Amino acid sequence: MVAASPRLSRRDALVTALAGTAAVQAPAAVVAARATCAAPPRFATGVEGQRRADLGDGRFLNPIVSGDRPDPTILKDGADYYMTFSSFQSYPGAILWHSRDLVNWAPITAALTRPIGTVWAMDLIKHDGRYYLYIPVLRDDGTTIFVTHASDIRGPWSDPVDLKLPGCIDPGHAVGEDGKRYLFVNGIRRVRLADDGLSTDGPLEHACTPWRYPEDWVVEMFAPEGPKIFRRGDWFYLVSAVGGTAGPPTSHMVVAARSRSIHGPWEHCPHNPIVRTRAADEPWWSRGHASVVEGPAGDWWMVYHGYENGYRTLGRQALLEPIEWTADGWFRARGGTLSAPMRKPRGGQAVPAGLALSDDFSRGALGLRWSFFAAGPQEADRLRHDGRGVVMQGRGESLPDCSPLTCIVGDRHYEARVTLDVSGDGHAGLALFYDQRACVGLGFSTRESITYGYGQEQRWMREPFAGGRVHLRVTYRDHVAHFAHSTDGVTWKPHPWQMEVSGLHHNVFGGFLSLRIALFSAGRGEARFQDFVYRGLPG
Ligand code: 6LW
Repeated sequence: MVAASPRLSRRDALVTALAGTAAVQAPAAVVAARATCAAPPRFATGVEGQRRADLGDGRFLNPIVSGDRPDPTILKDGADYYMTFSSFQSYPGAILWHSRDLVNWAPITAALTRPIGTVWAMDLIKHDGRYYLYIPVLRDDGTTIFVTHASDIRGPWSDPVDLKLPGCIDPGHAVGEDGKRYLFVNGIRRVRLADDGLSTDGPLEHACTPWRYPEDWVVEMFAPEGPKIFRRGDWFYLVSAVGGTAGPPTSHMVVAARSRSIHGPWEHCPHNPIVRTRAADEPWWSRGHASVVEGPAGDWWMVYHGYENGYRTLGRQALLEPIEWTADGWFRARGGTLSAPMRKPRGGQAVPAGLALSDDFSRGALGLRWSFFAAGPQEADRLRHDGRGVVMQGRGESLPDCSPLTCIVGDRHYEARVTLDVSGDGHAGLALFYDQRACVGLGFSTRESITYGYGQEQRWMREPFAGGRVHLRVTYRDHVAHFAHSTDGVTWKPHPWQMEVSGLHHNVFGGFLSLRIALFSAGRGEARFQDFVYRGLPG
């Protein structure tokens, strides 16, 4: 029996044990782990104690971008790489990230500021010197796909245009050998685009019959989606996802097909799935939805997403895995279960990575770190900056219906605090927010404290409050939210209810979201927030 070490799954441990005898080179992850005597790898920390992928010794440990970063779409633009992720009901959305080594990433701008619906898996491309973002959205009347474009990746981005593709999600742009532009979508289907890429130029048609896994595999559902096309040599490669993006840990998969023509016929890779979580003891669950990209030195990599074992509340995080081309023109994943550090891509240079979440709100709130949940068209008008923090007008009646300002967190354990002044006939505070049904928090009106649990106010927990400035703190450790408040920022009064919130995730509530930190202002008043301070906690 081959025992798994704390961070190496049984599968990797078995590969290690066999690697001594087998001709096949063990996956890069296993080689790296063996080189470090399989010591359980520790995350490196960067800004504010946030975990960081770059270990500083030529290796990296996934995730490359921690927190809710699903459905990564990546663009190689010379020596630069750009990537964005599904942003759902959060606006500003479609945050664009930049790297020059595939490991160190920093956010640079938001491509979407005006709500157009719930944003799902996008495709970021460059064609004839112009950048395009194809954006599937879910609306009350179904799905369609928008397109926005820019001459500079940092913007301004054009007003999104509806391509009027009902029932389509997960666009993947491709240019055929005929020079014509196509958009592949879930199914796997495709539609030809006009030469400017801003409208369709033909019918939606069948493109590729997806690869089927054995009927007895434990997955979420078939759901063929996420088609991404790239060319290498004489081949078009079509990478897509099957198995469903959540549900059981063994659901999602990365599968590949290839053709000598954009028009097919497509042949499936003989060793599909390229990537699949095979056991619940692996560190990353439901791995899938890949984009393949050439590294700075010409080697090849995949970016895709996965849920961290035991931390579904963080959402689907961005993962990087090396691939290796085989003599027969296919490719294999070389990262094992991603349980161990791997050598960074050769070449490239590290840009300052990450994003400090602490905010004195002096440079405006909305944008790279804060976004409104379920934002209305004029949501940004609720905020004003008066040089002493940010003032947020109340909305709705309570935490669930007030479109809170949220920020994505990527640490397993963290602490956040903020200073609050409430005025008028409303209440405001600090919360952990998945969606309207799944949120917890602590708020204050000018007269009393207000507690949210199980997605609603727990009225029986109201406590009198003398009014005035109040400091709020939430410490998140082992999925328990410890709230506290202080009137002087020195002496803290712990909230009597320590809330266990590990269940606030997609498998319970749907929506594909994550548990975020939220600042909220509800009712007919306003709240000034100052000095938001975040730090990741070890463990
Ligand atoms: C994404 C699609 C999916 O567009 O979820 O479950 C959507 N599959 O690939 C949102 O992440």
